[in-house]
Amino acid sequence: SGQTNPTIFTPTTQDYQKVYDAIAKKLIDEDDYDDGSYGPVLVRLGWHSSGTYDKLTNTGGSNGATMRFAPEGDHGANAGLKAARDFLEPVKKQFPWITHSDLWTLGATCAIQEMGGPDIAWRPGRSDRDVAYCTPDGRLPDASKGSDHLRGIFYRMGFNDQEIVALSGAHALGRCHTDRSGFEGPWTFSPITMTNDYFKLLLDEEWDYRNWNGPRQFQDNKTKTLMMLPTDVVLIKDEGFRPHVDRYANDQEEFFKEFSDVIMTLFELGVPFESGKEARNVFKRTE
Ligand code: DDH
Repeated sequence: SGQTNPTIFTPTTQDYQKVYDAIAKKLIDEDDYDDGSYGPVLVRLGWHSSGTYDKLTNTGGSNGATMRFAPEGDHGANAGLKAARDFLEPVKKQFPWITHSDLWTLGATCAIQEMGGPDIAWRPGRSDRDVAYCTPDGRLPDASKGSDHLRGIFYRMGFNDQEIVALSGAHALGRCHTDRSGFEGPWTFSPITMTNDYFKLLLDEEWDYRNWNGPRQFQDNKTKTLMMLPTDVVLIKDEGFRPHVDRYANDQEEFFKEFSDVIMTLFELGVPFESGKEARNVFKRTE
């Protein structure tokens, strides 16, 4: 319909919805992974492909999908993300017209919605780039550091304190793996459902250093099954971050609204869209 040149296929919103549906179906079918879903690791892939953005040089960001190449794929921060890239590869084969860089952010968007998170507006327009566009190591946050480091990393992307806290709420999802980051365990009791529990637990539990041979991390005093990274605990200690933790712990709707806005922005950093904001679309979720 409306195609004048048979060799050029211009995908519509309906075509991207088909990609969304294929990812959602795979998430349901392939539940034999980690806590029962590839969802969290897909979110992490979308984040790590976008979080390399540097506003001063306008380099990095989700445009390019340069994590496909060894220098960037091998960065310590990206350990384990091959699982997410491999999960999406059959979807790329099924819809060869989509770029890897659009697919990775669409995959994260789909995972958040399918795990009960807020609607996230998304638009296409990313193109894949070659190995020369790989970003230098060290652009993603180091979990062992403090608030100066957190601000340095996220201000470089153009975010403020409120946005840092909202984005960190993604740790409601998933877990740490000793063979990936060296840290171990989940942040919440429901790691494949998006909630504001990360903030509630940060405030309500007592967090002690875990006594173990691994890197310095916190564990909850009550069940000793949950974890927090040093960078997570910074959010309740720092007076610029703390008010937002309080707000999000008290009101899941407020958290969802602000998380939705900021993750949409994250996934669009550095992308030279030809379309305007009206091209943003919210995908229909699986019932
Ligand atoms: Fe994270 N994250 N993240 N994170 N992250 C890890 C896992 C997951 C930091 C460190 C780690 C964000 C911010 C930060 C997710 C989403 C997001 C792990 C464990 C470490 C370490 C990896 C492993 O061992 O498998 C640090 C530090 C920060 C920070 O300083 C703010 C943000 C902004 C997001 C986001 O999505 C917006 C998700 C999801 C996971 C779980 C992955 C999984 O496989 O499960």
